[in-house]
Amino acid sequence: MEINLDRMRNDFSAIVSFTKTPNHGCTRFSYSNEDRQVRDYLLLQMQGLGLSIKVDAIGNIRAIYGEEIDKPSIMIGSHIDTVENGGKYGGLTGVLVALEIIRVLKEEQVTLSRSVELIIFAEEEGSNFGITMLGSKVLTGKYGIADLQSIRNGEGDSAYDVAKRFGLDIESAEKDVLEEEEVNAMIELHIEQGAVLETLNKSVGIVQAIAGMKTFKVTLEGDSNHAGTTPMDLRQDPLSGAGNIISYIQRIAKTVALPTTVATVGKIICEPNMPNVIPQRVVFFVDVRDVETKGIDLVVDRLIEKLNAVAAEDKLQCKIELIGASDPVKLSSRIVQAIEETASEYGYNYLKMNSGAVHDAAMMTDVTDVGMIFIPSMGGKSHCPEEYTREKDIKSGGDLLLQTVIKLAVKRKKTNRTSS
Ligand code: HGY
Repeated sequence: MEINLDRMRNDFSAIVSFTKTPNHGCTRFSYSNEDRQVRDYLLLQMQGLGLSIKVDAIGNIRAIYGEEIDKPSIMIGSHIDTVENGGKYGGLTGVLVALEIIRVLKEEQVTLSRSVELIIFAEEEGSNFGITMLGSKVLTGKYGIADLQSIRNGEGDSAYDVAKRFGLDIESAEKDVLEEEEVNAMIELHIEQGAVLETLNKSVGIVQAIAGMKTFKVTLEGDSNHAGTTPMDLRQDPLSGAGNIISYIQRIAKTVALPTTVATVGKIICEPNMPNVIPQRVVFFVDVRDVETKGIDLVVDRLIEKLNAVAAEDKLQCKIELIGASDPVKLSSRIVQAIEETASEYGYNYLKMNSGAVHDAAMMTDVTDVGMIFIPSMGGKSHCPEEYTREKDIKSGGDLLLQTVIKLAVKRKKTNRTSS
């Protein structure tokens, strides 16, 4: 029994055209028209399979196969949203593999002792509001209605209003929280988004821990003025201050923090953003991650110290706001073992590893036992148009997940022990 790559190829080719930037990677934010197109396609596929479908308050899609089996389900899936000009494999591969696994279980009339639930998380990438894993945070009760009303996008719209405008019943957000008794285990298949598997020539990764992260919004306010007539010693230049802080953060992450600590400034806004004007205001976003909390804390402490020092020296007003956070998590030994046993049984060339990327699976760890399967990203590229994962790796990872789901969802026939 194995997944059908031709069917998955059809799904991929139908969906990859749903992007706002067809000539430059994949741009499909949650709650966008492109998102609606993918949802409509997938909902049609799920209805065709006779799944019991629910779209929750924040837009997570939950589709159960074997609902009549009154037992906590085995949940599989990922997300369908992307970053701007991103790749077409991140998240979507895990969703399409999960959909294909349910097709195979149905086609092969596998007798299940647990239902199998396909989950599609909303707003994993944080492209709308700068907060990653918003859908899974709401599903697991970490964010409620008040939080959704205060979280805002670049236009000042709240997550609450954006979800409502998309046609979701956002008022039921706190009623839709996932209960422990609904799920026995959750496994997410995802592209690695790094170069480890390819470099070590491994076909799959079995994830043991997922990095935690903190995202900060830093605002520096100076005194806008003429670029030609303002002497250097009379300037209050927020962009010069920001440059000083940003290069300092990179240095700290590289040389002072732990080997597993990473820090990135990937977004900066400069106002009025004119070549011949000393800026008035600069806003930039800092993304700090590590599988060890102390690595994150070290960079954050140094960031705050440096921010205050630069603001004093350059006569700037400064503000730092924590806009998103998730703790590092260790995944379930029961599920890691189930994946590893299956990988060994089927002769996989696997690697047990950590995830530097965050994933919805991390948010699920306080509700159920969680595992992750990684498949190689060619060239280690991700969150860019060059993101690529080979079909043979998708097939290999998908078959491993299929067999692991069967191990978890099918009651083993007791073998009659022969008397010795
Ligand atoms: O940003 C991340 O780690 C993930 O790809 N959302």
